[in-house]
Order: sequence, then C-alpha cells, then structure tokens
Amino acid sequence: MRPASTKHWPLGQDAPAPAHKTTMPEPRFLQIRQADAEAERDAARRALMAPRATIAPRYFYDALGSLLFEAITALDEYYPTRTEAAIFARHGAAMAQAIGAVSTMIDLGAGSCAKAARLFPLLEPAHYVAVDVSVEFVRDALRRLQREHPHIEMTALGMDFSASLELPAEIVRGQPLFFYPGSSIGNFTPDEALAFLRRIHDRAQDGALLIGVDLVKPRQVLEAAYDDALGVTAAFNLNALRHLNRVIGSDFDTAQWRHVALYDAPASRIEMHLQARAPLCVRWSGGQRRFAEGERILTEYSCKYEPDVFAALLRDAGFGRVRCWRDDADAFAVFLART
Ligand code: AVJ
Repeated sequence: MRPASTKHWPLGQDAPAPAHKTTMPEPRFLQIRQADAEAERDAARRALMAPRATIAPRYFYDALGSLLFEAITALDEYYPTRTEAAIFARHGAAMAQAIGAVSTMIDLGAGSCAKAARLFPLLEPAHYVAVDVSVEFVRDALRRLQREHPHIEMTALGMDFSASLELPAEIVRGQPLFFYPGSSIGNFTPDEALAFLRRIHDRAQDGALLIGVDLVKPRQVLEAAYDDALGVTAAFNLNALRHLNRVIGSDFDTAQWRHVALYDAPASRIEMHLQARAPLCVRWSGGQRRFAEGERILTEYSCKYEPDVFAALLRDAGFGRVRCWRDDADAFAVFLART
C-alpha cells in the first residue's frame, strides 16, 4: 500500500485508480483434467521399468525447473530463444500481413505469455487463449496482460495439449491462429510431430499455424547449447529426478547421476540423458530398478530440422501454403502454415 500523503508516484508505477468504479475485463480460467494423477504416476513408473528407461520431458517443469529453463534461455550457448525473438522482431510485420485478421490466437505452452504479447500490436487478436498444462502457470501473467490489453478477450486453458487438442467449442471461433514458438515441436519424434501437426491442421479451419523450429547445425554448437559451461542445463536435467521423487515417491539421489547431451546426427536430434555414476538401485513404493554403472535414462529428444524437411512435414500434415522466415545464420526458422 502506498502512503496516502504521497503526491508523486515513483517512476514506473501507476497513479492510483480513480475513486469511481471502473469495470476492467477479467480473463477466464478453465482447467481441463484428462488423465488422473494415479494414471500419470503409473505411466511414470512403467517408463522407469522399461528396458530403456525414460522420464518424460514434462518432468523438467516443476516450479524450479521452469525457473531453470528461463535461466537456460539467457545462456550464451543457448541460441534458440534470442534467435527466434530476433526473427519475430525483424519479420513480425510481414508475418502479420501474411496472417491477416486473427479472431482467436491459441498459444500452445504459453508460460509467461511474453512471446505472444510482443506480437499483440501486430496481430491484434480479438481473443487470446493461453494454453498450458496448468492454469496456475499462466494465471498471473494473464491477469497482468489483460490490464495492459483490455480490448483483447483472454482465456487461460489448463490442459495437456500434447495428449489431446480437444479445445472447448466456444474457444475456437472464426479464424484461429495456433502459435507454437520455441521449437517445442522438437520434443516429439518426427512421426509424433506429424501426428500433432495434423491435429492442429484439423482444428485450424481456415486459420493458420505460426511455429518456431530449431535447425540442423554443427554438432559442437548443438552440444554446447545443451551442455553449457555453467551447468544450468545439467541442473535442469537432474531436477527431473527431484520432481519424479515427489510424484512417485522414488529415492533418486541427484549426486549419483550425470547430465549427458549428445547429438545423434543421422536422426538429427539432441538426446539428453541421465547416466548412473555407479551401480545403484532406485526404489519407490511397489517397485525398484537397478542401474548398472554408465546406464542411462533418456529424458529428452530435441529434434532439429532442415527447412525443406520441416516444410514437407507441414504439407504432409495438410497445410497447403507454407512460408518461412530465418535469421541470417540459418540457426532457427519461423514457419507460417495455412490450411
Ligand atoms: C523447450 C523443448 C524447446 O529442446 O531446446 C532446453 C528444452 N532442454 N535445454 C529445447 C531444453 C534443454 C527446449 N524446448
């Protein structure tokens, strides 16, 4: 609370609202529950028991993991975030021109909503839908954004859109623009990516998809981006074990695991693993698994694409018109795909 006697407001702060009541629009919050918690725990335990153990990438993103990812985006080695931002800054107006009127902008994995917000002045969507696994993740960001853009109708939709894209019917009206930046599509294998893009296509009506894609480049550049000198990505990867411990009650000790990031050139993907430093046994209620020294748990694929290959994937998914904008070094691409 500000003292009542203050006459000058500190720089960057708003003067208090006038005493008369103003009606500010409020964002809408919707949470859709797909799998129940027990089914999720079951899937996580089964993945650990598989001959080649895996942990799904979404276990990176608890509260600490989300902060660690934010930190990753600020690392010198991690070029995707700043490169994509530069592409939007330079070509955003051309993209908006090509997109035309946007009735609903559907932001898949919205997080802080910052990337979409930077495009609001250009795209001027009538309705903005921030989709994330949990409405909690987007709640504060959306409230703030709603105050800055009172004319845009805003909805937060909590759902795991990678499992299902069944958006509530009242959400998608007119021409939707699906927005999927950051090269998160890289977490899918190319087959899964195709299936996911098809689902978007089938819901896009006569709208479009604006999607960020990381491109194939030399191994040293890619491996440094996923194994930085400060060890932030290592912490991000290891944190999945802490998260999993809370979810399934396992007793992973992060000190016994090593972060590994390798580029598989034939598959054009970065693979992140956690490698056992010694022979060890991990227990949880109702199960356990032994790991030999050096044995690995796969935690993430981050697939990289040649621009032509990704354009072909979009066409396979049913998109008829595809455009692409890149940075000067061809490190990253933003595609606009129309139905
Ligand atoms: C959020 C999936 C796009 O693959 O580059 C960053 C996640 N993993 N460093 C990526 C990530 C390790 C990131 N995506």
